[in-house]
Amino acid sequence: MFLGVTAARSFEPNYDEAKIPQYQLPDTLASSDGASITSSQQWESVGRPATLKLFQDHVYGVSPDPVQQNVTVQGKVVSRKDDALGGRAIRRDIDVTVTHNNASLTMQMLVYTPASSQGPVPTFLGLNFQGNHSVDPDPAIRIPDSWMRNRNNGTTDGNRAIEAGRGVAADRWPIETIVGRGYGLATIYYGDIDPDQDDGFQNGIHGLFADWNASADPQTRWGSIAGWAFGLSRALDFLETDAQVDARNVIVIGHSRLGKTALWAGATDPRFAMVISNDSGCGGAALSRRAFGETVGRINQSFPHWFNDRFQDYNENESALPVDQHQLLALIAPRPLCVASATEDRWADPHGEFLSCVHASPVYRLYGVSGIGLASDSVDMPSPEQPLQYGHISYHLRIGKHDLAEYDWLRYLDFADKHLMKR
Ligand code: GTR
Repeated sequence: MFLGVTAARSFEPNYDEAKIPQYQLPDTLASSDGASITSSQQWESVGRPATLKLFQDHVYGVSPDPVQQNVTVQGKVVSRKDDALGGRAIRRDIDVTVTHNNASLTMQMLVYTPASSQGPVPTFLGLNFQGNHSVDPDPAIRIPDSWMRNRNNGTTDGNRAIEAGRGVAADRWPIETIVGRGYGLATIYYGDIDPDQDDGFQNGIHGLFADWNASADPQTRWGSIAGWAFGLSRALDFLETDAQVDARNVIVIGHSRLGKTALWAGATDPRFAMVISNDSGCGGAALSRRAFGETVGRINQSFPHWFNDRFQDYNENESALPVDQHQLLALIAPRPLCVASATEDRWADPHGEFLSCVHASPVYRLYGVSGIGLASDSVDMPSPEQPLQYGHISYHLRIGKHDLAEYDWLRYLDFADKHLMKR
């Protein structure tokens, strides 16, 4: 989805493989002294923390530490319906309140669990773009009152969601299918965590940490993606206390900018048992150095608030980045990871997303599991709708446009069945 941001200067994306610049990816398994990392222990003690720090310092920014900052999280069930979706699900609308220094922020979380479940269930946790009321037309679901980007489809008015948005995103959230397969679904409107605009750290989750922001290095302060990911982790703090959710099996999922967010949440918070990036593209699963479709320069021009300020140093200068996005995927190892692209979504560089999976795979092998391939990591890009689901990294290329479709969900459910339900 392109949400109507007009670039100040013209930009011609490259869609020609032959015109991709020569590039060399940083070696995921090289430690800073040049020695090669050869075990999962070494990766966890040396490689992983160093890689994470590079992403904080050069791409997403440094988020406050919730323990050092005495952050507390509390949930309050505001409404509950035991026969939602024609009796198939229990639906709860929950206020999840994050508090820091007597200031607080409340995210409204909608949670569906299968009506037939006998105990805690593995649960998908994903942010939504248009409000919780957009995922299902039930008039009892609250409409968010936080800031929303205006849309030209009649679902917003004055940067607020309105009634007309009920159910408009239901296609992206096949709740009956999800609960029918034995999983829960928890979702939050992403603007409840942080408004998707360049607001100079005034509002949302950034505004809650004014002192901390003021003392942070302006070059490496957290951007919005880091803010949304922080909110996902706080949502997980609450889910850990919830009897209906199996918090050891929470799957973080996101589409597009929220796919970038799901990856960063999974990279920074190892409690997420599985991670799903749907069409996340530049700043998500796609390799930056390919500069295919959306580039670092272009994304920083359109959405400067998503990343830290230092990321701007790499506009039209991707080869100077000390990391590339395959290393973001590697931070999720050995947990199951799904990366998906769509054939018409060239802006997000499907091939670059696939190659990221290939180059993240050596870190999975350190743990004795395979990544994208089975016997080896040198796998060819699969044909459309021929998913690769052999190892702990799943990749598929859906036929169609930039979207989160039922086809994608079915692949994710299959992969979760394989890796989580059997635990
Ligand atoms: C586009 C942006 C992409 C992607 C998308 C979305 O405008 O260029 O990186 O994040 O928005 O989130 O819908």
